[in-house]
Amino acid sequence: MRTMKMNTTFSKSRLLLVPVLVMLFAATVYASAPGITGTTFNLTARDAFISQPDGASVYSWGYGCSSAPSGFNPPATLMPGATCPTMQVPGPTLIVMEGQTVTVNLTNNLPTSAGNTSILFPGFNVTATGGVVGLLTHEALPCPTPTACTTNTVSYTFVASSPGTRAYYSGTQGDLQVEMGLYGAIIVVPTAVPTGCTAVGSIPAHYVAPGNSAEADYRLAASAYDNPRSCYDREYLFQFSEMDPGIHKNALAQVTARTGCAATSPTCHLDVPTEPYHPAYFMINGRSMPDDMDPNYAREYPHQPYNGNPHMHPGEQVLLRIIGQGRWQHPFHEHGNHVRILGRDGNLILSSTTAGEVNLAGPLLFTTTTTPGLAMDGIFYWTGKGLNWDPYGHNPASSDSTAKLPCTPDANGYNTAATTALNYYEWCQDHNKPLEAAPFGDVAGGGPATLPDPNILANGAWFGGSPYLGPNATVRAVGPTGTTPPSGTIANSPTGEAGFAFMWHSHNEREITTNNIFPGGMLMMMLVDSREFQIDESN
Ligand SMILES: [Cu+2]
Repeated sequence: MRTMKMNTTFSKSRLLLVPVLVMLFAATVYASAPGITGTTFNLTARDAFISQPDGASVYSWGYGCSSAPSGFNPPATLMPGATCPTMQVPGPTLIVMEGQTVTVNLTNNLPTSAGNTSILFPGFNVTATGGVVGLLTHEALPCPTPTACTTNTVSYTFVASSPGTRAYYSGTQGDLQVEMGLYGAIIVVPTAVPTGCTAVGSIPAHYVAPGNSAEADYRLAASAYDNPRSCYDREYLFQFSEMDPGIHKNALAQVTARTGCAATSPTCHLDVPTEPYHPAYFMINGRSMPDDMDPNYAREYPHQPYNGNPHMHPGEQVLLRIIGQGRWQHPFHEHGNHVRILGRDGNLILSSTTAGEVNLAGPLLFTTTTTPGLAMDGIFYWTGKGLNWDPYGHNPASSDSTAKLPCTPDANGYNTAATTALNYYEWCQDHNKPLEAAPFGDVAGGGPATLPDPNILANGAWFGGSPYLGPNATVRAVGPTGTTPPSGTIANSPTGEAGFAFMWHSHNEREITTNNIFPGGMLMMMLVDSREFQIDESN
């Protein structure tokens, strides 16, 4: 694991919280959208305990693999430790190809007293066989007794008719079973590579920058939809849910009291009220902050394999796959930019054709407010446009050639001609625009801000010591260090990561707590890494 260092920029809403948060995680791990692949998925529903950062071990139900999946994507060669346990929250992310016929065999291994269970695949035309007919779909019976388990499987078959991200979840007693953790995601990837998108495995040219070897490709597909305007460079899946631990405690007490009961016994069932509802845990991919920033498949979370820890380079098109699970809405805010929604529930949102061209028509969202059961695909990117200073700390008077990189605006105003340039996608209008009035190091002066001398002020161990992006600018900005390193670079070398950190979190403030303690809950840190830094989405 690498250590990392973060510069802070002057976004006012971040200044409040970032200094607290960056202390909490010193190692860098990444994300992507990991899941299992195949045409037939053998899933099971089971109980287990999931962990929360306050030390709680919460009795939960979840889907998992009853046999090894055909494969993982990203493959285990790219993401070592990839696994599909017999119970996980959220359930395994099912990654399938557009047009493929998908079969999901669900075996009910919940406690007998929990009764039937099932899976809904909203948006698909599902044929269900086996089990018994329930209110919404066929349901798998529980084991008649703990030792006689032969009739507890149901099968769902459907064609993955169109690309996109969708939710799946229990269609049986949803108020209790979804609360307990029976939900997951299905990602349908396009079969064809739209014109202009880069096929998976063919590294986009801008993955390579000076001092940075080519990055591995962790994308599931070249595009989110069958449309060249949905190409992307990187992707993350975030599932939002909440838990009321009182419900889980009650379920555990009743399950325990009925241990070994026979399904035919009139007392072998649960009666767990799900109202009033007082959730205390607010989770992204089944984990609360800071656990969501630990690696995918981390051993300390055997039933919560997926993390939430986005990284990106300036200008990269980052696909966010966002699903509301649970029962509450969560106003998730991606600091740093808005999110352009491509589609919802696998439906690409297009305007009518104009002169033969089909235009994206999804909204530009400040908060991607999740709605239970709803999935959104959207594009996020960050370039530094609007900062009104040169985040690369360019200095035309410097003797360092890296401080004098050119910025040639394309039609949109960005420096995109040289894909391997360190300042690829710089917003040229701010090029050479100084930030500091009288800087201490080798960055341009004459700007509006007077910052403390990074060699004197104690900024905190994880502060990079400069407001500039990347090691080159940071080293230049902190000036000569002699034998005493600038404060803030004591724990981390100024030649390290030096990214910009943006908090991504629920804008319902109670939801960024864990059991009412801040910080926690639905919160993660998105890092914009300089292109000098190689992003490795493996653990
Ligand atoms: Cu915010």
